[in-house]
Amino acid sequence: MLDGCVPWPGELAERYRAEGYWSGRPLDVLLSEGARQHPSRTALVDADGSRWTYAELDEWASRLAAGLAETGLRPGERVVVQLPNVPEFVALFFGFLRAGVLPVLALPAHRESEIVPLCELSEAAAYVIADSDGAGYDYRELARTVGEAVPSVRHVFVVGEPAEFRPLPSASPGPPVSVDPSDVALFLLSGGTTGTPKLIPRTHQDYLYNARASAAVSGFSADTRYLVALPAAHNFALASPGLLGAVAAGGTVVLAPDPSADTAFELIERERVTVTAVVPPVALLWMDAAGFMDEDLSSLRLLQVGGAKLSAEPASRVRSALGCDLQQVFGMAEGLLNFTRLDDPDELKITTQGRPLCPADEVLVVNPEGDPVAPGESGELLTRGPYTLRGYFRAEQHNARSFTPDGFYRSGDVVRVLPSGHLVVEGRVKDQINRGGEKIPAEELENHLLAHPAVHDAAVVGMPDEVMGERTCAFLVVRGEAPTLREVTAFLRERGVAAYKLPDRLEVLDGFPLTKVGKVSKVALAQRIAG
Ligand code: OOB
Repeated sequence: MLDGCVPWPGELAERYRAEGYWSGRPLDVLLSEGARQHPSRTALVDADGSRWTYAELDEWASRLAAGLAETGLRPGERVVVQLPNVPEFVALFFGFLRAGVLPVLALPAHRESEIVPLCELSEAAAYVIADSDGAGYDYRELARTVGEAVPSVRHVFVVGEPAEFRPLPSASPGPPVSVDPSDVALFLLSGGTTGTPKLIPRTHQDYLYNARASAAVSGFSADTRYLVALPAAHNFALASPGLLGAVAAGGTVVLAPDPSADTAFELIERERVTVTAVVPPVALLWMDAAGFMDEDLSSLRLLQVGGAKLSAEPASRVRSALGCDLQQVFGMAEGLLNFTRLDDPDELKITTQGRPLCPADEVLVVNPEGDPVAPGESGELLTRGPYTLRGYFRAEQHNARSFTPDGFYRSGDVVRVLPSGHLVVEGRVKDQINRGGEKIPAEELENHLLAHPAVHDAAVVGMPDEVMGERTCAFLVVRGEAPTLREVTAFLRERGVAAYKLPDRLEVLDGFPLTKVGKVSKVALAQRIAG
């Protein structure tokens, strides 16, 4: 296994193979088998209506793989990929798998302060961007910074106008590179709780299981037309079941450039979309918009909602507002996925966040001392299983804290388990803000704030919000004159912090409330701002 990754212990690996969760196949079989079995079916449709059959997508991926190899990228090398929902993302994803090159999937919203450390940590050999995000942001500017800051980055590939960089490489397909299915296929980003980014290695066979089993539990079939409304690089839209699940089922992937009701509804009508996945704030917007927009949404059968908690009230309105079924998905890039089942009673679909995908998923709910709570009580969710990581990439110290000695991942989520096995998410113990599904590691933002000359101390907490679930409040203790929110956000932008991580509110205090042991009491701060 790739250096810096933690393998599953032999005994468990044996079990996952014996029970059939690990098939010993590379992830790329999703496309190569589809192309063999139904070459002329439509695999991919972009926002402009361009279409690719399975055979065409397969051919495109092979040419990209050959191009990557010709450029000198070797199996096992890492490439940071930061693309919006364009067809190149899909072709390139499979191209990487075929070349044995490991994509590190960054989000389009990331900026210098995320991308540079990511390229450093992964020792990226290349960086893939689009020329712009369609809203005026030029990623080539970012690529120039990365090029200067990270010597390992040998190439920048651009979808669109390359300027001084390279277009995506393409060459005649050669013999396929053989990959070990138990080795890493790609890296996902963790939502994070610390000051530095964390990379999640996902192996071929664990991610293949992830995509196939998710597709099965979501009823995906050849008739599935899946709208990628969230960023394709996010685990939910990528493989839970997401676009890989749609490909696994022989269905069609439809790409939306953004999740607005305007864009999504038009595509749902035009492509007769059957299923899509969104975060709760988007679900709320769509339910409102459906009342006054007149696109035909009758093709939509299933709305998957996850990334943050969907409250029972809006959950109960999905069917009447959008005319489709609701599936709650409580997942994490680290692995474990929970789904409400399509044949669950409405009560469970509305009030729970689902139950584990796999019979081999192990779920423990523990108290702060680490002891299991009584059945039905709430506590922190610990988990291990055939598609849950055993360690972050090159993060030994952090791994010692994030995993129990017997390999359970400490999710930081507070849940309660019902007799049916369904989980109800009740909160979290991790130092992270979940702003409508977008994760903000408090410590990371605090570090940026502390770099401001007028900031003596900083503490970042979530404040409850009707639409976003939470927004971000930065508490500051200042020296001299207090900066305004506008000044602080300008300062953070200047440092290359992604827009979604910027604080929504600033509160200046003379000093922070402390806990009994003298730490800053975030509980007290959160209570204060909630009040
Ligand atoms: C998904 O993945 P990440 O890695 O962006 O975030 C994971 C965290 C979870 O630990 C939990 O704190 C929160 O997001 N979360 C939810 C939730 N789904 C995720 N909290 C409450 N209710 C839910 N339904 O967010 C993700 C990955 C795959 C599928 C779906 C979501």
